Amino acid sequence: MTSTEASAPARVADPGEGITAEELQLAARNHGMPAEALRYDLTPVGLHYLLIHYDIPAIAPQEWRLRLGGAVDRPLELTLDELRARPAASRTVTLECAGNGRARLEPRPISQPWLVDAVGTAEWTGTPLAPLLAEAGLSPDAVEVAFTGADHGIERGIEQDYARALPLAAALAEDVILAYEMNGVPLPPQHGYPLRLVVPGWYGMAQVKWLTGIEVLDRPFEGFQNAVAYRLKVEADDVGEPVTRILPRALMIPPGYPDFMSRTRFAKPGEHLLTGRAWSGWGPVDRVEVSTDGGLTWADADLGPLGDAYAWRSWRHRWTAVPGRYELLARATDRVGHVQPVDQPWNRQGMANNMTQRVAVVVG
Ligand SMILES: Nc1nc2c(c(=O)[nH]1)N[C@H]1C(S)=C(S)[C@@H](COP(=O)(O)O)O[C@H]1N2
Ligand SMILES: [Mo]
Repeated sequence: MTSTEASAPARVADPGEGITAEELQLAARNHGMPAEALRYDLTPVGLHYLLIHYDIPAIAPQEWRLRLGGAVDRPLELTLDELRARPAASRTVTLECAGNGRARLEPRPISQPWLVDAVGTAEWTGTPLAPLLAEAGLSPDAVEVAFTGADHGIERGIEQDYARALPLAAALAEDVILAYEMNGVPLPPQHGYPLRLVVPGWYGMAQVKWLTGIEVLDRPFEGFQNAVAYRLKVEADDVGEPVTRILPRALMIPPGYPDFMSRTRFAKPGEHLLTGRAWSGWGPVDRVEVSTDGGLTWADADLGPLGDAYAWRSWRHRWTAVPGRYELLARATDRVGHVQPVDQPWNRQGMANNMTQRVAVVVG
């Protein structure tokens, strides 16, 4: 376990400061999903977004073990074959990085500079976590469960293995799985081979990859990724609320075709079918609205069928385009009543920012 004292605060860009070479270095390793891949129900593995804080660790499958211990009666140690022999479950889940949209914030928090593309949907197959915890025998004092990956690095001066804890109730939820397959094939190295945690509805940071350890805790976890990072802070010394479930977001497949450098879209006058996906970690998306006039007026889009509880939902909207310059927006509302904001919800790590996407289009 690593101490979180003395970590440097997250930096915020100076007014007018462009994207730095350090941010570019992260952006090239950790790619987003191209918006046109919103067309697939399941994101093809190579198009799914990727976020890796340190390096992809080298894992020898024969030597790899999952160790489950801490505040339990019977610590367990399992091989990959033993995990695969347990009851299996598959879930289609939309994952989104908590930092999605960060690079559009003003001022810009310096970190992985996502635009709006840190998302993907996969079918994850693995074994449910709750029965394993029950087999180990939870102590009545258990309050959280910490998950540790095999990857190691330094973050704001703190050396650590990537580790994240969940409140006990969240870890015991029926839909949480230890996944060894993605879209029907063994996890690829970049997505956590041989095993990752999948917590449907939660932002990406909870979905611990390259899992090696599960520790049941009788006190709140103090690791960096819970105590310092992934908190909604405005001032550097705020304690901040923890980041948990995904706030609703709608994204659009930009219509027409792009200019290579500016990515501005060009489209022919006439009928266009605007399509995209929307999701929320708080419950189903019940409404998607589209604006073709920069957010002045909104119209309801048609929604596709509901799939798995935390999988994105398709939407479509007919647009009759006459020559001119447009800004297209799409925003989602979930069943709990969260409405996607048009203005930025700013915080200093740029987390859980679900500001509405804007797509510039020139018609004619
Ligand atoms: N061990 C480990 N797990 C991790 C990470 C990591 O760096 N190390 N990144 C997290 C973050 S911040 C995100 S957004 C998701 C990304 O999952 P993906 O790369 O499979 O899309 O993995 C999470 N799990
Ligand atoms: Mo993330």
